[in-house]
Amino acid sequence: MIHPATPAGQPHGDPPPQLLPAGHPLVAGRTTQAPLLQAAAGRAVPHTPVWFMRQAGRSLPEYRRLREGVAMLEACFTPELVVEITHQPVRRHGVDAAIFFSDIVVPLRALGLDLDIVPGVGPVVAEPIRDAAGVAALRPLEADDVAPVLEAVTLLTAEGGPLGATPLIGFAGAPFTLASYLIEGGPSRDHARTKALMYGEPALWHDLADRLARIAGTFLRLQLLAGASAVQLFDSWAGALPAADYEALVLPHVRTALDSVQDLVAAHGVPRILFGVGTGELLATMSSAGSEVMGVDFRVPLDVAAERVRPGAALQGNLDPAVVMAPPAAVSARVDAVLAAARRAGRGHVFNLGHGVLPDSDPGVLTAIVEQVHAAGPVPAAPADGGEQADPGPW
Ligand code: 1CP
Repeated sequence: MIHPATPAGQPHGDPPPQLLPAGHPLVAGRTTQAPLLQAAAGRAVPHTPVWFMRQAGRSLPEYRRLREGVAMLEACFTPELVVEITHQPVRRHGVDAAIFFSDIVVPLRALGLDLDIVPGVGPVVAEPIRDAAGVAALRPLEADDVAPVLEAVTLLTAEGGPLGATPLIGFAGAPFTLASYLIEGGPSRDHARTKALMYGEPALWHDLADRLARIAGTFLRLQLLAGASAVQLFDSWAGALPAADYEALVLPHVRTALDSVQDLVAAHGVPRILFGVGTGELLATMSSAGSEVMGVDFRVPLDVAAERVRPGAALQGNLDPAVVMAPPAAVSARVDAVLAAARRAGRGHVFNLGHGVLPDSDPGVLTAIVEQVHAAGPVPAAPADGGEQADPGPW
């Protein structure tokens, strides 16, 4: 594991009190009081923080204009575009967090893999990884590999930068989800080849998943060091697995990825969010990986999710993205229902959709959702049994 922030000569096992660099938003204090970070820790907030997965993207006309004639991966490695696209939804909607504009396959592309993001399809890998030689060729990620990406993080989050007091969420793809793209060669409905490798060649699977976990962990760490205040690990396709298989074959690697930034969590209160789709049956297992926040998809009400996730974990979610297409009164009622379920859950709550914004969503509806969530007002600290770090706070 690479620890780029560890000063030369720092004795091993003796962590410095400050791991993030001077000027980082969490060191300078720009984002420490942000509702996202407070809610993630189960503390009282003046309003429920809200952001949307895929808030930067095709639902925004200003995004579509900027992307004209620019391929997705080209955009991801062009710092000026990344800065502007990441900032667009913050400017427009007034959301409580920015999600870094990138893709889960960006670190793999940075490692030299021949892959592309094909419009209307998603990530496509020219030479899928299916044998020991393919796995052995997957080397660790280093800061230099993703220099333009980190430059964008720095530009966004620097003192006087566009994000100001709004925290930036860095992210990475979790090992199973990344492995699925690499093994299948592209998006897959049933993940059949991935499962065949997991079940048929467990040693090779663990080798691949461990390498991907370290790549993901390093990428999360690098984004934090460059200026992100929180991270999300996207295990989007984890819901394809039974809980026992997730626990035996995936969970250890999710832990590896999350553990890569454990010291930053302890020293600076960085929240780690773990998210997957269709994970109702997996919430307890996934939550045992130790993330501060558990992402919940739209199929499980938040108060039901609270009975499954580990004590002290906050919840993120979970309006069905399809609801955004419904008439305003229906949207508003469903937003209220999510907020009510969160109150019953008694956990810290970060409002989000249960999965990404659908491309045809009306951005005006998203702005209205932000306004409604904010207008719902203060939220007290999570009760002690639901929020181990809860304190009464000023509200
Ligand atoms: O606001 C944001 O969230 C934008 C940043 C972002 C993120 C967090 C993008 C931009 N991609 C992602 C993560 C990502 N990419 C995930 C995890 C989130 C999720 O579950 O949706 C996954 C699974 C991918 C893979 C991917 N990339 C897909 C899905 C394909 C499949 O298997 O069904 C697709 C369509 C992409 C392309 C992509 N990524 C992002 C954008 C804006 C786009 C569309 C690019 C284009 O239209 O040119």
